[in-house]
Amino acid sequence: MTKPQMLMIGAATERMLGQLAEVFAVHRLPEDREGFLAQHGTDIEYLLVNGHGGVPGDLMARMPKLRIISNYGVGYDSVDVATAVRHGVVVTHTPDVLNDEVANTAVLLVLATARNFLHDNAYLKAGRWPEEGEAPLSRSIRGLTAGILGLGRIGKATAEKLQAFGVTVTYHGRSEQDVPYRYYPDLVAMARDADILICIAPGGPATRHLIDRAVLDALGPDGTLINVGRGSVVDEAALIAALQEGRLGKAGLDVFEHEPHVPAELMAMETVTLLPHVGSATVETRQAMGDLAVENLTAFHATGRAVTPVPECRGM
Ligand code: A2R
Repeated sequence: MTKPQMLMIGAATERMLGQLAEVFAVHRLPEDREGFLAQHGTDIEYLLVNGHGGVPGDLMARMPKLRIISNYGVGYDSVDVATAVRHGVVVTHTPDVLNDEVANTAVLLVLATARNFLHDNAYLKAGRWPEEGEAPLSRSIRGLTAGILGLGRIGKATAEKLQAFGVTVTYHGRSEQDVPYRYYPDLVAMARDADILICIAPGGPATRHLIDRAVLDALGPDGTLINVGRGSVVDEAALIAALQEGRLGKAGLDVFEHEPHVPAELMAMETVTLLPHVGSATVETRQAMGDLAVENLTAFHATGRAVTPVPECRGM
């Protein structure tokens, strides 16, 4: 029997490729996109997309037999879900299996920015310790208040961990939840009362630039912005200006507006800790995410039901 045709956009691990090859005839989208789509577009039923890549609606239109898009990541803002739903295409993602890792990344960024560890690491390695003596004092996080924008699966895991460090947690989202943390219906008000603002909200038009100049000014010169959600949620130009003008204290960022491009202004600032979108990037967590991304495709092939469809596709 011929295997069903599957297209892969973006990278996958060897383990994923091995699992997929047992069930599907796997194609990678080549440089010559047009040539590939002209030859194979009408045969593709299954699509795997790396969370960093995307599936615009016009690409879906070139694959009329497409049945499912498995997104290798929890954030699926780069997939045109509305068009997928209109075409009867199920979109899936990889929730929960990365909560712990991304929460660890958020806490590590909180600690790294407060304690100046990357600065101090560079200070030691540059041979400055014997020459210049002790590194400057840093700040403790005990007793601080963190405002979480997006108290979802990852946000809740982050909140639990922060409490172990003596940090008080508050949160903002579109609705109040049954949790032991103070809810702020207004983001600016939360930022005003917080020492650290942690963004773990999804990307997309609804959250674009939610963290703007007004929010950053409310956070203030002693405040710290941490972003492990999506770069698009923060107005990056406003962030750079706030840091440069001393209206905001520090930032710890794992995500950016135009990845993999990071503004030189951010790279130049000692008060900013930067990571290349590695929130979930451990061998263990990527394996769990990869297994789930593959399982969504194989389960759908076997039973017609995906394991973890995105909320918009539940019941499809
Ligand atoms: O608004 P709510 O109460 O539904 O809370 C959700 C919040 N959120 C928003 N908050 C304010 N304004 C919005 N327009 C808005 N849209 C969503 O973000 C919820 O508490 C949180 C998202 O939580 P989950 O859906 O459980 O996502 P998870 O697994 O925690 O991942 C969050 C994001 C991913 O979308 C990737 O962008 C990144 O972290 O890895």
